[in-house]
Amino acid sequence: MWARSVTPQSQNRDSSPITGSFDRGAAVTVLICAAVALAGCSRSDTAAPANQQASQPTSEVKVALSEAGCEPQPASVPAGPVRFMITNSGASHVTEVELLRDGKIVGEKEGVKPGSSGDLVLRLDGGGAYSVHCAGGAKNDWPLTVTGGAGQPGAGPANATLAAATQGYHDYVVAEVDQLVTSTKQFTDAVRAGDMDKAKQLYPGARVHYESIEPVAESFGDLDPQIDARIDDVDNPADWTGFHRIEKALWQDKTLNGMGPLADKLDADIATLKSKVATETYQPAQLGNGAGELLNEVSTTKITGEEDRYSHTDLWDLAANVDGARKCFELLKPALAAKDPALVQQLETRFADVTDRLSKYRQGDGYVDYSTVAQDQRRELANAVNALAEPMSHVAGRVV
Ligand SMILES: [Cu+2]
Repeated sequence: MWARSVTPQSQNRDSSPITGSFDRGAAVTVLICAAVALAGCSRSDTAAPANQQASQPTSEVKVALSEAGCEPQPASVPAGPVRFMITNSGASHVTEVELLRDGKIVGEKEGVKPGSSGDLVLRLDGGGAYSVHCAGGAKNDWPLTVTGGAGQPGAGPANATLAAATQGYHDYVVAEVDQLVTSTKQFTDAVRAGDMDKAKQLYPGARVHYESIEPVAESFGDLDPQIDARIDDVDNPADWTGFHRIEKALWQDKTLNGMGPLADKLDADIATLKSKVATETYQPAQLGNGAGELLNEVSTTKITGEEDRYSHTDLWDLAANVDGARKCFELLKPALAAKDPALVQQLETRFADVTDRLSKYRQGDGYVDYSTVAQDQRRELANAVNALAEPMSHVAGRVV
């Protein structure tokens, strides 16, 4: 996935220096298709009648990032949809905020630079003590209380159309990870056999089934950095594992010596991921937030070529990220169409634009070497992805 920032102050974090565990499921509504009539699970179900029952007022919490920290106002909200309105009036060290419960990330907003603002919309149905966390300020953790909770009037799953979307997304992730197991095994077999050429050839295609599910990579907890961290994400290079460690061996070190155990570990981590996603559930806002944040990351960070800096296979990843974000959109579309058809239209247009631009770089069954893509071409791509990320950032607020 993209590089994650550190949240060192939270307790209950495990020892990994590069990420905290991330479990939205602990705090948010679990939407399961089985709970509704089978007919209601059909994706082609039109959303109009179902949506009207979803209206529950969205609470608003202002979070002003400052050198002092990130105090939420008010510090208590009823369970249900919550819009965090995050502003930064000039705190250069405090640019992101996370909502934590029991040390786990429930939602986050990154890249809120001085002078900018952003919203994070979530459904908080598990009442109790939360913490608004921001690294870099004088005080990093601010309490937020959610009153009421699951089982309270109005706190239930929004509607059948959205339940179908989250169930569909669960199925999609499971299917992608199944393919990831196979594609990675072919790659790691080549690594174990010391076959550099074959491993290089298989590397980008093995990864696409991971990049496609990156909108929810933070729900994978520590598996995400273990599978996909860059060298700058780890404190100690000796602890660095995953695809990019082997990528460096292949393209920069030009030797697979010592890579056998790393190939084994990559297979093992992906096997663990497979069992994790089998039971993972998602909430509609999480798909919107995750896709929006991922597209932001693509347009600001990944566009520089940092992800596949040794192999320059970045365009495979970017295309898979866009495909994964599109999947989130497609699944939410029936519900969105009932609430905001103009937003649907805008997203259709912008997705088509990005896909069209990416297709110009196709070569064989993949993409051209990213080092051959000039700065102004990269800037054009970044602008198109950024223009897509903007409407995507409004999706969560429509489906919460
Ligand atoms: Cu990645």
